[in-house]
Amino acid sequence: MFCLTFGTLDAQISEIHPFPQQTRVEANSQFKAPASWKIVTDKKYEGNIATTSLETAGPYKDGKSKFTVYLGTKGDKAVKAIAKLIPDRREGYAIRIEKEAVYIGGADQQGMFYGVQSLLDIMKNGNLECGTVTDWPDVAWRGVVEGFYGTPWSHETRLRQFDFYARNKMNVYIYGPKDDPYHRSHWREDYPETEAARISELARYAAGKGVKFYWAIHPGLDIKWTESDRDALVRKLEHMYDIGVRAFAVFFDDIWGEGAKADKQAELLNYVDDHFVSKKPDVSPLIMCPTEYNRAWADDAKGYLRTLGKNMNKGVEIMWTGNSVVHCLDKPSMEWINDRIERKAYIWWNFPVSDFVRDHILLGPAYGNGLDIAGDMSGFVSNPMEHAEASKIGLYNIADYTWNMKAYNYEKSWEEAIRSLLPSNAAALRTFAVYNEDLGPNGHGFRRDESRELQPCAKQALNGESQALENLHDRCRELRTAVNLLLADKSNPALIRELRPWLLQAKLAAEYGTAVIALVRSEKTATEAPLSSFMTYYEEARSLQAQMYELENSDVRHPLQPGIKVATKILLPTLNQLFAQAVTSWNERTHSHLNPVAEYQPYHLVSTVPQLRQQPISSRGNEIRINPSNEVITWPSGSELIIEMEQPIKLQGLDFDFGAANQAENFKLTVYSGNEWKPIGLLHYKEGETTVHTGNEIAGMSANKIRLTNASGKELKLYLRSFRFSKQ
Ligand code: 14T
Repeated sequence: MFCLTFGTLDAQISEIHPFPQQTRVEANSQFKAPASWKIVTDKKYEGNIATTSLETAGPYKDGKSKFTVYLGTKGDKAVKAIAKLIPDRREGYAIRIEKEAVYIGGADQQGMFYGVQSLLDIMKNGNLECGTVTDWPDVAWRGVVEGFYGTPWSHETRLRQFDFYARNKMNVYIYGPKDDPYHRSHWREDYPETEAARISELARYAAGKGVKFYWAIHPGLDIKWTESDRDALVRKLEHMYDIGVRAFAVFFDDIWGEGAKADKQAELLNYVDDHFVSKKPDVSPLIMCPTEYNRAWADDAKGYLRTLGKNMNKGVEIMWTGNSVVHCLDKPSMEWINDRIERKAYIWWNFPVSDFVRDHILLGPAYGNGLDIAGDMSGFVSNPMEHAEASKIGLYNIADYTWNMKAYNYEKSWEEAIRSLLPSNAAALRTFAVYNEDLGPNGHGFRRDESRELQPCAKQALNGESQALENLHDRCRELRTAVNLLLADKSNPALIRELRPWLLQAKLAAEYGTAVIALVRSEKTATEAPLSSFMTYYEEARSLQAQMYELENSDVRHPLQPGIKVATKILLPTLNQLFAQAVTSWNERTHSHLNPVAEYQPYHLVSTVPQLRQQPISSRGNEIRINPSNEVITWPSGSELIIEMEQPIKLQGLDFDFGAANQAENFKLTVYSGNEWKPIGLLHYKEGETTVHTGNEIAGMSANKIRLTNASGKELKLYLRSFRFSKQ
């Protein structure tokens, strides 16, 4: 290879994403990418995804230019020169860059497409360099399952996601939003025309981006193991096939009872596999999500998983979330499941999904999965947040992880993810993201590190070290600046729209930090100057605490969201402790009685039902509600739920919906009023209704506790669709 040296330009081959398997760079060989080029390829690739991508994104294509791009798959004349470089691996490719030519050879057409994506990465800054790349994915299926509860992604959002998957070499998207009625509650019914047209477009668009569009059906809530329901299911899949879907999944997650039987599920999947999938030449392997989709729910004695493993056609993929619903994967856990299902598990990773902690937005890195398990899985898909743009940080990481697992470095990948998501304001996004990593306490016990860099300084500040206090002050100022830059960013409006509630909250947190640090300082060096005295900072900090609380309970947040939480792991707790320290010592010194408790939380939930203990309470206007849960809640006989108020409130009304009819008779409601528990009648407005109300007697009662007891004399398994009460 002959390359001239033009001095050092920006890094090139190292720009390839996901991190490639093998590269060889010729030192000092950078040169300016040509303005136009000639493409040499076989006629059979006309209009295929690789050529289209090259023609629409690369330099201008003409017939005259000396600079040539040779494009093909192994065995083609065009790429004969690099035949030996092309790996014998599905979706693999090789690139050789010379001064006046680029060769891109795929192991298959998908590989050819990925070769083009890598070339686009290399030319990102308008330059090229001589060298070679030999690359392939470690995991066969890499991508996303839209499987969360909550508002499904919009059509445009999905299209935009597919562009992103293509650029990051992800090849699968599984459509399964819990709240699409034609996926789950009304699975037997065909999509109306408009929705059907959208699904068609999604499937077609995804195919054009090298992304396999899987459509999932979720029949388990009410399926009967009859011929008629079996036919209804196949008929629905035929309908989906007719509108252009070529890959299918059947989900049995989050159900119980009749639908949850392994032998019946396997029988159904085999039927679909034998009479539908195998009969069509162009349909991808079936995927199923089992009912026992994680180890914590797997009852080995009953043998649900072994039955699936034994009975179900080996070509059907089985999904798995790990040792619990939200969990990282490692070698022993992969071996445990693969042994039972007699095939390699198809991983459904519940990160960065936030449907169980909607008050948080998860912008931290994807870490914790073993780097030695690529060979133990058939696929790895991430369940993301309903915030699609913001999810791209985690997804970028997962693209890296699944492509080249051994080389995965989550810190490096995370930095890159942020740069690629918001190049115009990457530093600001990074600063903000550092405070949005942990999930807070949650029913799944899944926690993340947050603001690790801040931990030593937080400790020192609490020990009264002034340098650390200074440092903390800088961090708060930085955070405020970052938020202001992001709020004004116009380069990715979809992202900023999603982040907005958390941006506003972060800004208050940053201002609160500044006020608290001023408070700490003025406690040490008393000044009587107006607006810089201890009392002024105390009032300011108090005001900001109240503003944060008000914002959490304002219309800025989604109705399903229990609040808006940022910086909950390190920064806010540190600031609250500093506040408490300063106020306490002020009180001692000046014999005052200022309130040192920083957190403003007027309602507390206490319960003997373990699953309810972590459930957040929020209020908006006059209404106070417990955050609904996706889980089935087990109420032991006699168990209770109590809500304690900081101050007595005058009640207006109360109702709850546990997703099942006739619950009024199972529960007893009592209200603590005037130092005694008073019973309140519960009723249904209509026969068969799931909502339980109180009568008028409750209106005007003053209460500082409300208690709901399972008085049925037996254990109850119910949803928590809603529980709310209002004050006058
Ligand atoms: F199918 C699964 F693999 C799965 O994870 N299902 C759901 C999923 O849709 C949801 O987004 C995710 C995170 O909340 O967890 C599963 O949902 C649950 C989890 C529970 F523990 C639903 C009910 C539960 F009790």
